[in-house]
Amino acid sequence: MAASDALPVVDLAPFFTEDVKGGTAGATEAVRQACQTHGFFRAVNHGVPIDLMARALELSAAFFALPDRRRPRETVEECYSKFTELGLLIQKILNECMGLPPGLLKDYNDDLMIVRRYLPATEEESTGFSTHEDASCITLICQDDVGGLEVLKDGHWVPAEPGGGSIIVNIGDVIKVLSNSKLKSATHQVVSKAAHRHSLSFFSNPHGDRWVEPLPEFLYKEYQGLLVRNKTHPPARHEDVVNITRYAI
Ligand SMILES: O=C(O)CCC(=O)C(=O)O
Repeated sequence: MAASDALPVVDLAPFFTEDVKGGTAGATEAVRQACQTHGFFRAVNHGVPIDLMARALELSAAFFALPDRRRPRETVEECYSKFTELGLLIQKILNECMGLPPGLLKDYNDDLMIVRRYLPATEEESTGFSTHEDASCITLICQDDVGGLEVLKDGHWVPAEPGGGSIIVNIGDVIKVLSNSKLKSATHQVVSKAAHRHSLSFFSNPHGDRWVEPLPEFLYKEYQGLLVRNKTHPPARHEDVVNITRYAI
């Protein structure tokens, strides 16, 4: 793995302190770059208490170990509410780093959190979660120390290792489509390790049925030219009319 492939780290501290030196602008730019190159980044100083995440993961392990699976509700709900706050912050940052009108992404937060336990690898089976992209706007992942989450970057699997209370953030298909593929929805997977693994995945999704297409801000001049041509030289066949749902870059 080349050093440039490793997951970029973004320090969100400026969003929680007085922004005396334009720190939020620097962090916003770091998010934009990470989402363009990797579709993933590791958020540190993210405002979600590290001991809260550790307790939630411990309780998740205890929950899965219980024969009757009683829910450790309170901690998980507290974690959910902190992730909701962080999700809103990341969406605000993305909104800004994509140069969109303020608040455009604020309705894209129909949230869902999944608590998972992965079984240890066996000789026959080491796939914890097979390769996929997320259908969400963004996903936040909090994991224990076992590891195994990997991100596909330029044909190589880059480990998204746990560490230092960081939270892994990734772009989902909704933001990829809205940004006309300027931001990546990266393929990822979980490879099973020797131990049980626990993680919390928090997804921000659009609410209900919603038409998702590239925002005008991300359309190429070329596409706009095609739209003009539709009008000045309308194609004879309806299926030859170029429209945004068929245009991919
Ligand atoms: O458990 C994890 O670390 C990641 C799970 C995942 O890829 C997902 O929920 O989409």
